[in-house]
Amino acid sequence: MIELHFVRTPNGQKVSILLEELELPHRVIPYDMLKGEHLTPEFRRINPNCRLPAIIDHEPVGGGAPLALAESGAILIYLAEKAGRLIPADPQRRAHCLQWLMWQMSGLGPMHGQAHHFVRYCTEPIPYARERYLNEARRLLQVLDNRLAEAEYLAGEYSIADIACWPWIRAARAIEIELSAYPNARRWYKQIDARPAVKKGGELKVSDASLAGKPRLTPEQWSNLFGANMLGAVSASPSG
Ligand SMILES: N[C@@H](CCC(=O)N[C@@H](CS)C(=O)NCC(=O)O)C(=O)O
Repeated sequence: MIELHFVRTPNGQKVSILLEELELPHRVIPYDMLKGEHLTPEFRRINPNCRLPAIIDHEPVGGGAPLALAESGAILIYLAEKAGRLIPADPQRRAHCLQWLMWQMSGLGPMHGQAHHFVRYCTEPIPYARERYLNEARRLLQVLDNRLAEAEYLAGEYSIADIACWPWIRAARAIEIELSAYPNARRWYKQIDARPAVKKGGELKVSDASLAGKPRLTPEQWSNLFGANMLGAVSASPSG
């Protein structure tokens, strides 16, 4: 049994989708980040970085005590290797799968994340930051589109690299980026969207409904959501 410590964001959905794809028995433990449920000492023991998602595998690969694991990219690799699926066996395809997974973890996710921050959460307009991250978000989507013009899936075959990117592309609408400008990414998006496991894992509605749209957060919610409360430090809210 795998416990999934979950929040309904692209990073959380990568893991809920993969668990459904792999048909691994799991239990979802939802967190409300607005209430700071991820900032407790109990959760810090699971993930010292106090961020979601995380898993605990009660029957870990190699045996022994339950394994706690954080960082969505590391979780995807661990689960795919455990099941022996959705990570290519061929060494060159595997290398490309990891390349695109790292691209998501270091580029697409963080840059789209910052674009979401400055478009949707920032309480005072900062045009420079908004444009800088929206430009980068669009540029990365173009990179994805170019790759998908030459290959059906990022690593040639459907893999954890696609699963890592897909929820971020779904979320792009919220930062006013339309997929119609990226026909290859759109074709790929729809193909993955039609998969039953993606529907099930990607539509899990268990937490943080209030993160949709352009949320208006109280100073305490803001502090909980953006990590400033971590380690109990009281910190500045957007209004100071
Ligand atoms: N690199 C991490 C990022 C995790 C992350 O930033 N998670 C967000 C939710 S998607 C979070 O926990 N935010 C709460 C906070 O910053 O305090 C991963 O891929 O797992």
